[in-house]
Amino acid sequence: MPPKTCILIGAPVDSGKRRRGCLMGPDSYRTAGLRETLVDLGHDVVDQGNLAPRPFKDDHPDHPLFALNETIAWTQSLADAAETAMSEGVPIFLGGDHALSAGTVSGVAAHAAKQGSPQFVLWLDAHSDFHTPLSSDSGNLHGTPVAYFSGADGFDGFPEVAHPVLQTNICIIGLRSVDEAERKALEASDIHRHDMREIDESGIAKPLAAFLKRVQQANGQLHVSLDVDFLDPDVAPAVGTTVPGGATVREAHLVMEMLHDSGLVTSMDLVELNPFLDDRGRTAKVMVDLAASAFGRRIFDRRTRSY
Ligand code: 4U7
Ligand code: MN
Ligand code: MN
Ligand code: MN
Repeated sequence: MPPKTCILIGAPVDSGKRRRGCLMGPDSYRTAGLRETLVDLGHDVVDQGNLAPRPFKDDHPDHPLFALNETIAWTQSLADAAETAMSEGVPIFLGGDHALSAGTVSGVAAHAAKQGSPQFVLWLDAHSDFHTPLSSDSGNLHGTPVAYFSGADGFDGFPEVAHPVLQTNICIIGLRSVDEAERKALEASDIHRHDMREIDESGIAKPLAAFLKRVQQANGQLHVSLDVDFLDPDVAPAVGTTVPGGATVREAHLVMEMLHDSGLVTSMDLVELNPFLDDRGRTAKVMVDLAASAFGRRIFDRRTRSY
């Protein structure tokens, strides 16, 4: 597969929940050697440094949503940066909490729409992040990006989503913590969703291969959003929302290797890493290794899979 131009964009978003620390994520990935790893795999790498949110005002003191204005301001700057970066290479967004994907996915989807190709999203997460600001009990906006970029109502004050991602073009793998309101909304939706039970019963390759086949047949752009809590907390402790029973390192690498072999990935988020909670950089290193697999690290060559 030809080398790519990887564009690293630091997104130190920490406004999507109350527990602080994700703002240190981008530098933790840099310290763990993400750039050097991608260069060693033969890619051109441009590190654009860290982005900042648009200027924003203080929130109303008794607003139920945490740091609403700051998250809106991040969504605006990230959507612009994402759309621009798509014409320069493969953007890799270094989070930052998952609220950042409201901006990154809406931005890459705007690019896809202008190219006339459909946008697909692979969401690797213990959670579905399908709350709206109206259904969220926690008031934490990192639990809402999937609803936002798929065009749900209730996001007053956020930029309008001009090119929502079709529900049927979204696939969530890794689910094991879904709130009641999200479950109902998911069941009424066309989002493809695969919980840990299904992965235990039939393996992780099966739903992923089916999804990649659809992306390829539609000639789509594919955005991958990798939440640290997709992984089991035993191997990836540096995340505020640990849920036991997550993906193993082996399952996660298989996903990344299949993504690489597909040749379909056009953008990626690495999110929710909280270096304040890490154990000697262990989680940052696992995430860098996973990115390496997604960008071509392998043990033996396989013939590129065609679906
Ligand atoms: B993450 C939660 F209540 N659903 O809404 C919520 F369980 O980006 C968690 O996937 C959201 O880590 C987790 O606060 C957001 C909770
Ligand atoms: Mn998430
Ligand atoms: Mn999560
Ligand atoms: Mn499916």
